[in-house]
Amino acid sequence: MIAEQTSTITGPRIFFNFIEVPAAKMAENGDLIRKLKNGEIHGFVLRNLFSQQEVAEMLRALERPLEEDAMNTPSGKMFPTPFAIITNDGERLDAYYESLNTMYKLMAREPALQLVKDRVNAFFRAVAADYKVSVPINKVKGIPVSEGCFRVFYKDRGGLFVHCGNLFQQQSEYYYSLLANDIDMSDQLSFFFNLQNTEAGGELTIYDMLWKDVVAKATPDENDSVIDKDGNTIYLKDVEQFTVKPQPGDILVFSGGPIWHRVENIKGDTPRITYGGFVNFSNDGKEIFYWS
Ligand SMILES: O=C(O)CCC(=O)C(=O)O
Repeated sequence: MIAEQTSTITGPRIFFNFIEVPAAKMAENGDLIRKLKNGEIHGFVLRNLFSQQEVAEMLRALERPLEEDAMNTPSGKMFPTPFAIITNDGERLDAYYESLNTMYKLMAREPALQLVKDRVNAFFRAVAADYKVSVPINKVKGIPVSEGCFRVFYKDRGGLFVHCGNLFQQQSEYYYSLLANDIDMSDQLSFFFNLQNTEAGGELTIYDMLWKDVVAKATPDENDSVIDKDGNTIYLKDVEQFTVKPQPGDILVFSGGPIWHRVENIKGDTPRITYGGFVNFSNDGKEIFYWS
């Protein structure tokens, strides 16, 4: 099914079924995650999960931690530290948890930040109404992993290079091997809640390319081309694409595991800020898990 353009989903042809749903209709849309799982839809933007005032309070509460506690990345900052820092030999697992503890302590002091965690959890319980919703447990530590991560992207640092979640999973094999729950890791979903847009750029570009056909990049920093399963180089400029640009307060969930995508270079002085992570299903199909 081909979707319509909306105010946040734009392009000459919306070749995957991405839809927009107002937060006021969240309770009547308890089957959105099931529809993503069975391929009826490929993504949805839930508009205004947070009010503009709530977002403004979150941004204020984040100012100091983003200065003092966040990890620098080539394109910006992340807080808490993402699982990608844990090596396949298990190094830096402690650093991941130290950063997560810092965030939880902050949340305990800052209701605006606690609201991010609580509302995202309530959101998943609402749109995945017939699943049990939890956060995976790390086997070594015996405690849950992170539920989400704030991501900041600064001007002219390239955004987030072309990727799909299935590629990231391949690169973080050890982290995934430590999840204690019985999760079917294939074709994870991505989610992010937008706190702040930049003046120009920062859109999420969705490519008409799936992991079953396109399986690699020449280097992790490659951002113009990908490699298909027969070893051919495919240039992104030649691939059909559309853009998704959730507004502050909106949350997007999409099939970011199999669908190749990227965050466009930030062109304005205001950094782009999101809070996001990944979602997948239990092997018995009764639960969903989300993490970062
Ligand atoms: O804007 C973001 O937070 C990045 C989203 C993304 O590319 C992903 O979840 O794979």
